[in-house]
Amino acid sequence: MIPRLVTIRFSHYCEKARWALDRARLAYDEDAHAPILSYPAALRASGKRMVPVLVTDDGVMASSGAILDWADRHGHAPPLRPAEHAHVVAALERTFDDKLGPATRRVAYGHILPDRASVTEMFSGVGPSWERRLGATAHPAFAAVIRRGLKIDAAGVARSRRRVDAIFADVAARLDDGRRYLCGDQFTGADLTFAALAAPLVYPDAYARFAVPLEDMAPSVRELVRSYRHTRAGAFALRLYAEDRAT
Ligand SMILES: N[C@@H](CCC(=O)N[C@@H](CS)C(=O)NCC(=O)O)C(=O)O
Repeated sequence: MIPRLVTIRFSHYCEKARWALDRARLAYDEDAHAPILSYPAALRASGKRMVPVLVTDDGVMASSGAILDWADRHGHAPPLRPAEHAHVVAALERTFDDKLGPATRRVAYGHILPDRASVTEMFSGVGPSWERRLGATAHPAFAAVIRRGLKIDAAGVARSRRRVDAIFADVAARLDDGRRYLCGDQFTGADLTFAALAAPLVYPDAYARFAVPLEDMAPSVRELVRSYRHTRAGAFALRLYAEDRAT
């Protein structure tokens, strides 16, 4: 059976999983949804609401990290967690997964949710036709659920921006000695995780194809992206996308 990847199409954690599978040249079918409308498929696949979920012949991988492991075990690319860097890669991935991902998500939503046209597109542009129809009418209610659930308010967005800026500064500092990747000369899961979870703020083309096009976003979103693209870590994420995101 071809593995099935259940996603919220523009979710950066789902993009992380997709990148690992694409890089390992592993075939899969994507079962893509909008936020919240993803719950039934996620629950059926794993018993939980969270995506990404990869359903395979040898089990259900119910997090992006488990999917990276699976891609390393079954794929056809150099390992994302090479033994010689295992501890550093694991520590960096943990920081990005636990701190960067929630922060970039809150900052991005904080700028996107006030823009009705983007929200309509976000909820009605993906999934089977019944989900698109529901998304087209119920998107204000869905946006309100996201705001409440993820605490998207001015104070939360400001706090998350500080967190993103601190992690971007740490990433820039690691690159100070001229190394090519976060752990040296070799692309690892730390690089992949950083770039994917930074993607909503730097909007590389290879990520934008799964999201609302940047040119259709509100000016405040375009300005946010422009400012992060100009940081050292933002430029690094864009370079990783340009050079290492095989499709
Ligand atoms: N640690 C998880 C995080 C995944 C995650 O936060 N997924 C979000 C979408 S970005 C989700 O499915 N949220 C739905 C919910 O929690 O109800 C992973 O790495 O897979």
